[in-house]
Amino acid sequence: MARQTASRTASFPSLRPAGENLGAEVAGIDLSLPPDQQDFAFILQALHRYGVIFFRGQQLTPEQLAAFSRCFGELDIHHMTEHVFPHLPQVRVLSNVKKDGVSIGITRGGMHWHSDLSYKPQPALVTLLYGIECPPTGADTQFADMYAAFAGLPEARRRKLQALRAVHDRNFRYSALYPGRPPLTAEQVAKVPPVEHPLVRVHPATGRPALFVAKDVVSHIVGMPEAESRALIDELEAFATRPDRIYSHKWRPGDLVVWDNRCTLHRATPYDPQYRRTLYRTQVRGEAPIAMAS
Ligand SMILES: O=C(O)CCC(=O)C(=O)O
Ligand SMILES: [Fe+2]
Repeated sequence: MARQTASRTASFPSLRPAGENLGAEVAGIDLSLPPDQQDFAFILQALHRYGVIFFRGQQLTPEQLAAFSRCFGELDIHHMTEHVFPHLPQVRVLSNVKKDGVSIGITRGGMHWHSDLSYKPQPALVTLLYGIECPPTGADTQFADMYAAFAGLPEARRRKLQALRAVHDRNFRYSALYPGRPPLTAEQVAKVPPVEHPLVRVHPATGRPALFVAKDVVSHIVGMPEAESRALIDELEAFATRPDRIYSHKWRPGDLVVWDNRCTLHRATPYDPQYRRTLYRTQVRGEAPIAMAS
């Protein structure tokens, strides 16, 4: 407790936006102890305002990462159960590092634009990623602002889109996205059957509508002819991920990035495999996406 008081009085949290609307650094908070109510309110407000927030220079054990993550809600245990800490399966390792020829973590995941677990009935709410080893160049995690994407469309278009529903399917392009991995087993596929979500979802905390689409995960728009559906999905993702709507996080060890899957897409980017990259990851259980009132 003494330490908490000391670190809390030493500095007040502050915000350094990375751009106008997407991405902001929260400075002045040591996350090794769960934040007090006031600091957490500041953090949550920043997340709701900027969609992606990050903290630099943190020193967290997997337990401390899990403890902070729990402030946002109940933690998920990922349905792919490899590469978790055996005593703490809520924390997963992403890494290209091999020990005795075996990867210590998930390698090269998420290189397509996506919202975590969008292919589940209750997709992930918030994801936390904590950098342990980071290449000096490359390997950014990129984020797209899905509020801005929706708001950027003409009014008549928005009205049409908000009535549509999209099918998210984990298995849709799995083998194309992960050529190095064996195809999902029948059992794995059965765990994640295709699911229908509104194409435009309302964020319950901000009340703002966001596009909810990703071309490699959404197989089709319900009730729309195949070619038209594919063209629409591809067009919307391209529109949403235009460079001016992207925040690219350049990792340093000790960075903790928190993103809100309800209003952003993200993807991992390539890097030179001579560099080591290791991150710890947690995921907060979400809610069923909410459609706009028609
Ligand atoms: O490795 C990254 O930069 C991001 C990976 C990803 O998509 C995730 O952790 O959800
Ligand atoms: Fe992801």
